[in-house]
Amino acid sequence: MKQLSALDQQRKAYKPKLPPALAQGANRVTLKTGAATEPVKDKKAIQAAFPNTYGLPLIDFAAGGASPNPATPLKVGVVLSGGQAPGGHNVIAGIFDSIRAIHPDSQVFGFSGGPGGLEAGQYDIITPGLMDAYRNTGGFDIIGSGRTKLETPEQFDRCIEVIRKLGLDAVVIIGGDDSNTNAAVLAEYFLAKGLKTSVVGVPKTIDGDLKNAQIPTSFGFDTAVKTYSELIGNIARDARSARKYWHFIKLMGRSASHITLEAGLQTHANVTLISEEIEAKKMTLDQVVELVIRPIKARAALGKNYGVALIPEGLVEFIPAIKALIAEVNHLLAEKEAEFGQLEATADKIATLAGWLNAGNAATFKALPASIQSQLLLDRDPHGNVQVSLIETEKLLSEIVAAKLKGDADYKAKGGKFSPQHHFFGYEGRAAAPSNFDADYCYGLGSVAAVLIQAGKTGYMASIRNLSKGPANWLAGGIPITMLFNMEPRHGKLKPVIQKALVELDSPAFLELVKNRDAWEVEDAYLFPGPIQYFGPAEVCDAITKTLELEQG
Ligand code: FBP
Repeated sequence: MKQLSALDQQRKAYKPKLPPALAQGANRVTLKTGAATEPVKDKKAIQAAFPNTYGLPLIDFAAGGASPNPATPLKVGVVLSGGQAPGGHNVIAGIFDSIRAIHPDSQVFGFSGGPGGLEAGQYDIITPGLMDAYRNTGGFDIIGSGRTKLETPEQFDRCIEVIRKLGLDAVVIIGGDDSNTNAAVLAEYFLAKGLKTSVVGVPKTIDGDLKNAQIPTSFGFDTAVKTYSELIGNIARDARSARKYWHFIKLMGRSASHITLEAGLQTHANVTLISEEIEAKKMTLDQVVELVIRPIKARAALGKNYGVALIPEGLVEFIPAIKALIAEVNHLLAEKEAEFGQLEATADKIATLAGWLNAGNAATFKALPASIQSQLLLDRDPHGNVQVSLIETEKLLSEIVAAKLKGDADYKAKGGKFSPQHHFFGYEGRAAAPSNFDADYCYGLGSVAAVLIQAGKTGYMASIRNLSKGPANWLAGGIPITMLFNMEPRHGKLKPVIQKALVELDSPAFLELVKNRDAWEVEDAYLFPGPIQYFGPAEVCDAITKTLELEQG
């Protein structure tokens, strides 16, 4: 028999808390329909693209009501899409338990390896035993995840074939902004083709950039950032003990800096760079380096040749000159794919690309260290984005810092010594065992999705609000996905997509960082959050993120 760790054994027994609207069971919920909705921008273009699902109303749930159990069992397909986020298994558990409460013979079909599994008709039927083995665990390994983008009518038609064959009442897409964009497109396509199968989305991503008034946070952010903050706290303690290293820590978050901001607030690191601020201030790479050198010198003057700097993964794409360079590189690599593909040696690729770039971008490219030049050439993801997790921004910054400090007589005279260590925290947190918050939130989101399915709703995303007030006060419902849309360029064309929620520079969380960062730069004001606790006092085990606390009060 498969062995379980002591924690996994205890967590199997954890019963996630549900929002009050769902407490009487998924078949005892009343749906209250609110006002019609509008997208965030570009109303006309989005209405034209979504004639069947544009403007759907908000839905709020209330406890009670006697929805009759359906005569036939429900059949629901689930897809885990994109990067892992703690709590995904509990979303499936919420769907599983709720549809079986609605009809005991209902079934969940777990499509393997992400959206590609739906297209290829590869699935596992989730049995009670399989489900129990994964309750309250991290990762997406129950069925696996993937990043295949469903975007062509041919792909949609293959999905329809699979859905018809299995007789699915609904497909739940558990994913980030791109995957939920796809969910809305699928919902619209199905309606246009006369298919009754619902498509419901669930907001997932550790990056925290799928949020709005109705979605206070995406699931997984809480656990991932608590995991990174534990490690950062440990490193700060080590730095303060050894007194000889500056730690450059890159943190995941493909575009938005929510993770870095939250980790900065949880640990009071000496430097917390926020990409959105750097872009808004149109900073050059040299100016960004200055943000790190200033505290290094100030601390050296106090005899502290150590510290911790947090760097968001997406930083390079927010430095305007590098952003322009990446955009041209993306374009050139797509346009001259065949020609470029024939080059073998990295040095040839770098030289050839430098020759193709316009003068401004060529100058930026040539000023970068060779290691970063070659990382900019690595394969793009399926959405055509540069894979920022592969770019060693932490090393780029520390190399430039070291070069500048080498010639700084004043720094040396004050006893300055610079010895960097580099870290990248990303995968360490994406599959961590979900915190109580994520375990509850995800189970609740799965249950909400099941209620929306039973009510025949399509093109909706499951939503739980009022998250800072504890599960006993959580509010549940559904939000039309088109309400999150705007038009953005994709592969040279304007497309309707969910607007990414970046860090806002007037947000309470960012302002809290600004209020404190001068002090945190020079003082050793470190906090040591320690590991996520699952058992014990509520103020430790059920703590929410600082971002949520500051945003929601
Ligand atoms: P999602 O947007 O799919 O949730 O994934 C986010 C993320 O974890 C980013 O933080 C990171 O840049 C990226 O995935 C890494 O992708 P991969 O798993 O393909 O290496």
